[in-house]
Amino acid sequence: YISDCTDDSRHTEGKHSLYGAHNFVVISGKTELGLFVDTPSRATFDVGYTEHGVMTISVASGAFKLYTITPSDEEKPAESVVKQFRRLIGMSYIAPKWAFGYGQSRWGYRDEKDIREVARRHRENHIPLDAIYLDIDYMDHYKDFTVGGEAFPDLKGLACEMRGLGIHLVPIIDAGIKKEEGYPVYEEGRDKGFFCKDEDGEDYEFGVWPGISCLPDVLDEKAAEWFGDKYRALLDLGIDGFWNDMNEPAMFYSKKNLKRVAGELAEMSTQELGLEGFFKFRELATSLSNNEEDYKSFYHNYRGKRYRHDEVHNLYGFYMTKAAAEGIAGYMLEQPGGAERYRKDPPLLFSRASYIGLHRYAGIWQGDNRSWWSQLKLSVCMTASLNMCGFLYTGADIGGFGDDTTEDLLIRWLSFAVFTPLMRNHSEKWSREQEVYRFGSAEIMRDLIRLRYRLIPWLYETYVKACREGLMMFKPLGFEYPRDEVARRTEDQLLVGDGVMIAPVCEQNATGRVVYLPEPMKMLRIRGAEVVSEEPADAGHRYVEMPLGDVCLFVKEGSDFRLGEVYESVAELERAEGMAAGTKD
Ligand code: MIG
Repeated sequence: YISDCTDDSRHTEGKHSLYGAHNFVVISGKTELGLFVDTPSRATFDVGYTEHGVMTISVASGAFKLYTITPSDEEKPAESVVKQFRRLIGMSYIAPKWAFGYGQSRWGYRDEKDIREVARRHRENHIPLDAIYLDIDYMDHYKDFTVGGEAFPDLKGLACEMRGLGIHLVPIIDAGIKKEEGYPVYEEGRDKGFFCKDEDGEDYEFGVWPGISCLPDVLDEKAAEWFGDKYRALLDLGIDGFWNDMNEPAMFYSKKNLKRVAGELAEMSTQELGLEGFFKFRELATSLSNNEEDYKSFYHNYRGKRYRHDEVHNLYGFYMTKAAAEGIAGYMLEQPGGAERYRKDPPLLFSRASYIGLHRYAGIWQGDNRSWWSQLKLSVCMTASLNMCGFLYTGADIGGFGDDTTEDLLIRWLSFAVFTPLMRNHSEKWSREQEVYRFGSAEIMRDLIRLRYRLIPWLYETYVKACREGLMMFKPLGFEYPRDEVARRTEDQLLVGDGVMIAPVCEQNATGRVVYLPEPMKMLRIRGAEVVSEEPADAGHRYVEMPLGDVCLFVKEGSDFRLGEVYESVAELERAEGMAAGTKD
């Protein structure tokens, strides 16, 4: 595993790096130990790859701190290591309750009309919905903190109209700032010297969505404050949620490399290409993006000292999101109700790239995945491992971001995602549209989303408790039953909070699955958002039928698990809770 924040949407098994850099491992076996390698650039974890049974960690920059954590509780060593680590890295950001509602997103909603249609079709079909995400098309030519002219003539009005329907709009913010005369964000950044610099101290320019762009140097305190304050423009329009993208940082190309590669390709095009030549030709074009040499060509200013980007690469997303969180907090504290309102109803913020510690400021989503069954399974495992690092507000793009989803995959994905804090259906432009109302089995999907709303009171309570007390909301079985060899090896079942076990189906055409129970539990079968059966289940393996749409839950004795009512938005749920509290008084 190479810890190196990377924008790569094909997470095949052969890949070594993903969007986040979380250098924390728990070793459990003959010895029980936690290791945290705090280093700002690349770290490589060779886990029995070169030599079976030997783990080697190497860091690229040479600058690192190694923390070793030994368990303080022999009963649950892994969990105790995680608890200590979490104490070390600080408390997790707490997302607002509405962010536990269902979210619909797609890279491809072009204008206000598209957004209104998404809202209307959910409400008409009584599919609960709390958020619609705005992808880059809401901006004017992909320029951060602008709103696109004709397509989005009145974002403030739209946000207000949506709020009337109980729906929050959540716009995306990208790392790169378009280089364009007359675009105030660019001009300010340039004039104040807030962009990353090249070797000669000139603003470093690279290509990304908006064309040639500059990178805000968020490692620099003043630049970070400036960038964070820019979120005000959208907060002023009634926006209360953001997702930070492309902050690995992702770069399509550098000017220098583009020229060189274009030249080489042109030259090769006149030659007869053999095997090597052809592969080189193909490789050249893809080598333009997120290129290692480019990452060595620009500089940051951190506390008055110059750092070459590759030396601090893994910190970029962290500092961008910290800047955003602090800018947003500053804004909120100035509003009527100030600190109290901010604590009660903080804006939603999550990022793509991350480093240990980002969890104090925001959540993360699991990046560009694909409509593959293996990626559903991956998300199950990843959700637990992210919890080890304090990333409690997380979730994957439901249905898969890239490639065409299938109805059964979407149903199974929703069946798992009813439990993840971020429950967002998101897909890319070129893929099949995957809003649930487009499918023949929309009703099954709607009922899963309804189930989600019935789960929210318990889920949110479990989540907030885990944030405050530094617990894992999702735990691998081995953390709870460390002496049970089968439990230790079970990766596709998770414990949620205190005393609930889930066992998602992650395989196409399966009509059920084998579930392992480390101890006797009560099995609840939920269908159509209702509990249809409840029966005691013994410890050990059993095959459980799970037709599409059925969610089976395993509840331990004494668990605080409960189901609430169905609502179509969290605002509705909170009104009902408020009324219930009022009656009690
Ligand atoms: O290069 O904004 O991960 O969620 O839809 C792609 C367009 C840029 C990557 C994000 C994805 C988003 C997409 N973005």
